[in-house]
Formats: sequence, structure tokens, C-alpha cells
Amino acid sequence: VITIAAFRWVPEFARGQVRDLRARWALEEAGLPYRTRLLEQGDQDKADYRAQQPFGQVPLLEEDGLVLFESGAIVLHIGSRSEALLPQEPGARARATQWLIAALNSVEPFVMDVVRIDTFLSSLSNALGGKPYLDGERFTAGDLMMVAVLRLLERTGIVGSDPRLAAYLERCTGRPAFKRALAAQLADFREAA
Ligand SMILES: N[C@@H](CCC(=O)N[C@@H](CS)C(=O)NCC(=O)O)C(=O)O
Repeated sequence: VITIAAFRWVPEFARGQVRDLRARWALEEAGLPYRTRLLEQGDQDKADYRAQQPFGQVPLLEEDGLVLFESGAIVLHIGSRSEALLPQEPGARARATQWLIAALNSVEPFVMDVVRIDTFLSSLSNALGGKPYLDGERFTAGDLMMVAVLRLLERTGIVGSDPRLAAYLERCTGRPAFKRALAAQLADFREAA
């Protein structure tokens, strides 16, 4: 029977998102029974697990001596046994594989950046704390660059969801020097139009 390695414990926010779900879902679609090997804290760094999964991650599939890691490889392997996941017809099979690779290679890296942005922005917000600027009472080049970067998110509403960062952004972009710089850039574009 197929065994899928998964973590026994993860923080609340990760529950329902850990990548062994991809393997479990594929097995459910394929109608294949499986059992789990639940890793205790620290198991992922032990030599025996690393010998099977070099990166110490989940999922890992084991079946009759076959050991596979990478959720994509696992789903393709399960799919090779199920028309529900990978059609027999070669063109349709190739297209299903194409979309699986698109998910992992073209879309997932950007999605993961969005997932991580919350952590980084709340750390930044905590670093700012109740101060007007990152280093305290006075504006520095650090604020200039931080705000130049945060402004890239202007159209997303992400910064606006943190009132402290939103106020910081307003404070910095309200500076006369910023307004002059922005007006000058936009004027150059207007002239060129
Ligand atoms: N590319 C791998 C990524 C696996 C992965 O990131 N697994 C996470 C859980 S969702 C993990 O094991 N993280 C623990 C760690 O990296 O130490 C896959 O798709 O299988």
C-alpha cells in the first residue's frame, strides 16, 4: 500500500495547505488507498529521512521499495495509474502534464512570494512600531528606499491593510521632495506624449 509522509504538527495557518495534501488529493481522485507516515518534530532532519528526501520536506511517497519526493512527481506517478488524472490519449496526457508543470514552475513561485509578503510586511510594521520613521524621529535614505519599494504595491491594497504602514507611506510620500520628484517624472512623460 502507498505511504505518504506528512507532518504530525504544523502551525494553525499551515493546516490544510501542507503539500502532502496534493498527494492525498491525487490518491483520492485515483481511488487508491494510502496510509500516512507522520513525522515528529525533527524527524525531517534525521539521516534516514534525508536519504529519502534530500531537502527534508514533505510529501514523500513510498510504495514497494519505490521512494518519490516532489509533489509534482508524486502526482504524475499517481496519475500514471489513473485516467481520472492523466488521460490515456497522448495529446490530452501531454496537456495535463503541461498544466501541472505550469502550476509548479510558472505560477507557484509568484504565489509563494505573495504568501510570504504578509510575514515580511508585518515584521516591517513591527520594526516601525510607533515611530514616524524607521530610525526614529528623522527621515533617512532608509525610509526613502523602503517607501519607494512599498509604493510598487500601490495598486494592490496590500500596504493599506496595515494601518501603521499605510500611515508611514502617506507620511513619506507627503514630503515636498517626494511630491516634486514625482511631479517632475510625470511632467517628462506628459511632454513626451
Ligand atoms: N517542491 C516541493 C516543496 C515541498 C515543500 O515545500 N514542503 C513543505 C511543506 S508544504 C515542507 O516540507 N517544508 C518544511 C521544510 O522545508 O523544512 C514539493 O512540491 O514537493
